[in-house]
Amino acid sequence: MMRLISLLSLFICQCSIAQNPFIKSIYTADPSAHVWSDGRLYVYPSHDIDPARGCDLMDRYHVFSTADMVNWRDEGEILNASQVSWGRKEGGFMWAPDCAYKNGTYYFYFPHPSGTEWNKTWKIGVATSKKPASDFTPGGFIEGLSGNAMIDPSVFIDTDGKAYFYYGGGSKCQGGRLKDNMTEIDGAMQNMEGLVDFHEAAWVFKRKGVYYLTYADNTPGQNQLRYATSSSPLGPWTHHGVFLGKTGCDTNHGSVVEYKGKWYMFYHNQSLSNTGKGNLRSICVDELHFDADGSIQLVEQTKTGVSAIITKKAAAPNGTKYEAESAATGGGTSIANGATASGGKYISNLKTPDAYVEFANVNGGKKGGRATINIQHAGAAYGRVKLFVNGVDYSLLNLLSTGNATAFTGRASLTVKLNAGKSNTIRLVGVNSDVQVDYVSVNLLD
Ligand code: FUB
Repeated sequence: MMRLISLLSLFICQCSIAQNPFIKSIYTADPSAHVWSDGRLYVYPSHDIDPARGCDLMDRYHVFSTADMVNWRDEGEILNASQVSWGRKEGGFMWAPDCAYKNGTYYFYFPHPSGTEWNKTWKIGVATSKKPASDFTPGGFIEGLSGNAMIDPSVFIDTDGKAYFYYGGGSKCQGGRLKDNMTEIDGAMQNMEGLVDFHEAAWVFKRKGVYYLTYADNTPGQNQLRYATSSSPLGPWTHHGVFLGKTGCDTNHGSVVEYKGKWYMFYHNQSLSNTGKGNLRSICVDELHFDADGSIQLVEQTKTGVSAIITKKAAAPNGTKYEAESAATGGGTSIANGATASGGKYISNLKTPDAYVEFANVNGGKKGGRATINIQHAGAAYGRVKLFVNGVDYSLLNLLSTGNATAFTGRASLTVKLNAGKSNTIRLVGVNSDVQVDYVSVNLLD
């Protein structure tokens, strides 16, 4: 009996750890985490576009959510630079965002330049939706803010319902009250006094009546996160020092949130891409602990991530499977036999940029809408594929090594839009890496 219990707990343990980074299929950074009234935790990050080119290719946002801190759902793309009418014509530069909820509406705040001279023309745009992670409509920007290097909006709603807006860059951090419409500043923005070595990434939360402001500093090469506290949401602030050290990445950006009785630290590092410069970052989460006097302990950055919160909800269904044998191939790609593949067949040689596999007649359901595409794959090394759905380029997906060319334990996922009915096509194109695909499955979200 004891042996059975310990085997069972080992099994639960192995299946209930998130692993950092917790989003692996695409590169993400600057995670802003919130818990909304549906009981899920949502992360609004920015999206580093592969191949790396500094931070200027970042042209869209995806949202991710979880109910247990381990199983994450890609909610899909919620905004693209091409939708921002006042944005710079060259696009890109969709940097660290945040989201807030008030009176039935979700407000998504994003920094984006309005001109070619990007660092002098920053605006803080606002998009709105009745849902937390879809159907956002871009509107205008918050009037009266400085365009010069002022980025990284964040919004804190106090326990009395009053909303506060923060942003900053270079060495300046400012905060102010938001009007009830959540899109205008009430009065003047003011400098956040008392911060030491402020660089960017302001984030405010409240615990036991104390306001905390966290931010990235200017530590050369690898910024660190510091924090300060106050008895008021607009300061003045008392600086306490570093609570998240170097992450191996030149930028640092994080958010702190309480969920189901634990405090969590969301941040990014570069451990997945392993690139020095160039910004292919990935979001991570670890537990955050406080001392009895309210001080934040130095966050332990782990590879194992956080444990699952046990929920009663059933696991997400596996979705509709589209097997290798039903696909069309070209450019040297072929259907091979393999005992480890589902149905005994898999797609091999998806290597070069002219190699492809296409799944036709993919069912988008009666209404169409958001659908998660899962690619079940194998590869001895870290590979990538380009995903096209109905001809739309959804960019590169990371197919992590499974340790062996025919160990089909890998799964890369991305949420895309499908049309109603069975007229959809999913096409995977090679990216100079050796990946094998067992099958593709589709989960309809809407
Ligand atoms: O991701 C683009 C920029 O890098 C963010 O706005 C900054 O906070 C830094 O993480």
